[in-house]
Amino acid sequence: MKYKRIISLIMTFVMLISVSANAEEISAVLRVNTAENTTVGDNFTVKVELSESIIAGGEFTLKYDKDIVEVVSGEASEEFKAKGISYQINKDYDENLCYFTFFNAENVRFEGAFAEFTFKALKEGEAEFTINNVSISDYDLNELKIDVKSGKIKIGGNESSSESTSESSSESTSESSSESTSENGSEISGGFIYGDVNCDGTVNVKDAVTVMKKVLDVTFIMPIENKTKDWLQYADMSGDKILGADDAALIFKKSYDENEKIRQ
Ligand SMILES: [Ca+2]
Repeated sequence: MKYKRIISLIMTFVMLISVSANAEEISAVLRVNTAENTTVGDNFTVKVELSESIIAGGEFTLKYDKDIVEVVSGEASEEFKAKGISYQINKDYDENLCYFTFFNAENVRFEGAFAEFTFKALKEGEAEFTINNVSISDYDLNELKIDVKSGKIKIGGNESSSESTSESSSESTSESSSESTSENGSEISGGFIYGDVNCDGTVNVKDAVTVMKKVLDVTFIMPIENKTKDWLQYADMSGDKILGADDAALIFKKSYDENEKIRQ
């Protein structure tokens, strides 16, 4: 027990050092970009754009006001698709959320829109779009420090008003709304969740990135390796007893399949 604690202390220390060493490189801005005005009945585009960053995996949600707008469609942008990165978009109509998740097996330098959502203006008023639950990291699991900027659009009757809208900045509060754990159907065995290799109680894109890091660097120790010698069974999603890129991809798939359960 003591031994494990010392190991985890050392691990934490090593991680802190590596994070602080890269601290100045990992800041970015994630912003909602939309027109200033639109008219009731019209469709308009809402883009979520990232400033130039090195990324490998991540997720965020876009929240809207369903009393005055409704989501029509959501699609990754052409520039994002051109990078060949795996992604998934889910919509939760009850919670007024659009989820965007992506994963890539290596670092990618990216700047521009992740996704473009089409909304329809239902009523006059001001619609705000906020980004929450942001977590984006590079392949070394360095989390980007992200300044999140929400966006607004003014919805007018017949003639669009000339009043300009201002962007408001909001903290990227990760109100980890409901972590999908056992109750959401994750398989648990021996106290561990299949796919949860960073042992934070949920299976998401961070686990996919963690597995990919291990695949490319065998000296990297995943958190689950410190907890059980049977760690491979929880990481080997394809069941071939070898940890590979396919397992990272399957964990990514599992993460959005689980998200799908709580959606529409
Ligand atoms: Ca996890």
